[in-house]
Amino acid sequence: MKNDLEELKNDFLKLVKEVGDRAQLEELKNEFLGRKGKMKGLMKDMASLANEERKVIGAFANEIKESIESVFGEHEERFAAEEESTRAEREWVDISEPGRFEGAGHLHPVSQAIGEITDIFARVGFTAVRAPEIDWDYYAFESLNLPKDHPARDDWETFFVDAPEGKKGKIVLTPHTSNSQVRTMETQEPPIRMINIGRCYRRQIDITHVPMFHQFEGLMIDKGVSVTHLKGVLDYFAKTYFGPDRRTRLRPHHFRFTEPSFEVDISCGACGGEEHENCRVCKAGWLELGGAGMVHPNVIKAGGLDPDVYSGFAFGWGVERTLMMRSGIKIGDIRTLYKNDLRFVKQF
Ligand code: FA5
Repeated sequence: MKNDLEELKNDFLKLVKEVGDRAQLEELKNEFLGRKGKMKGLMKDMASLANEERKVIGAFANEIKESIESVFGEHEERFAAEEESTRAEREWVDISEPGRFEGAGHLHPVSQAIGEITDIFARVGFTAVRAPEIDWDYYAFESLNLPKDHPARDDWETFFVDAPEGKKGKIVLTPHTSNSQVRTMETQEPPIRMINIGRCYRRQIDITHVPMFHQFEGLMIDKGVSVTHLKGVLDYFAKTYFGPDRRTRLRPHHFRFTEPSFEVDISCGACGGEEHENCRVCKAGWLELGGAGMVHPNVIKAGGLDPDVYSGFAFGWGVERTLMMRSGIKIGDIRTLYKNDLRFVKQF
């Protein structure tokens, strides 16, 4: 049996020299020392030996096993060292080489416009507020002098949420940012100067409408606020955002939550408002920006304030439309803004 063990060791020593990599080495070890390996096979025969002899052979078998293991260990170290040196060569990095610039993105043009508009109003003391984009019917309509079932509500083509009604009515995706008017009056003391820029939703889609768009809502409430203040703020915004030669005008209009109400126009940037006969951008030298007016007494009351003491103005315009009216920007279809086409977005 001793001879068998010697032979086993010699076989291993011979074969281990032919091994080419770590996997083969592992395989060879298994073949000799594994659970079903050659050594185990020999050990089974030991059971038939007498006690004394079994002890001697057992000790010898252990020696053989240890020497096989130590040779195995040497080879394993050799392979590990070889692998390490090829890996170091393969993964070598020249840390002195200049870095490669991975093109950075930038804000979407609508987000850029939101940032600019917020800054422009901040400079004249309008603080940014946020109102919910999913809100109670009460804040979106009822508190704005638009009672339930009033036909004027149809203009807002609203998405209603299929949820139980609460004390403040149904839940709606806000069709305009005017829900911030009463919400702000409820939480702030006059004088109030706020600007709320948020997402709005309407069941509309064509070249001038998208179902999700942004509005910015301005509200000023104080003692003695008049249309002159409104006109001054609108002119300031138009000149700062569009350019010093642009003018605004107020046209009479009707909103239930402002009285008087106006549609705000800005002089056309393409023809300067003068040679509009052939202008393809404007109607008679003017472009429509959005709505505005003096806050209706009922709305001031809904905000918990006394309309005999306080007055104010409000305006609400579309961010996308405002952006599209900037000189030098030609976006024929509002939907282009939301197509996620990098060729378009990268131009801003
Ligand atoms: C309103 O929403 C009023 N809340 C504005 C207001 C506020 C008036 C405060 C008085 C006082 P209107 O429905 O006209 O008004 O919308 C205002 C602007 O939102 C429009 O001029 C347009 O620029 C933009 N807008 C409306 N619907 C869409 C749409 N589907 N897609 C893109 N922009 C839109």
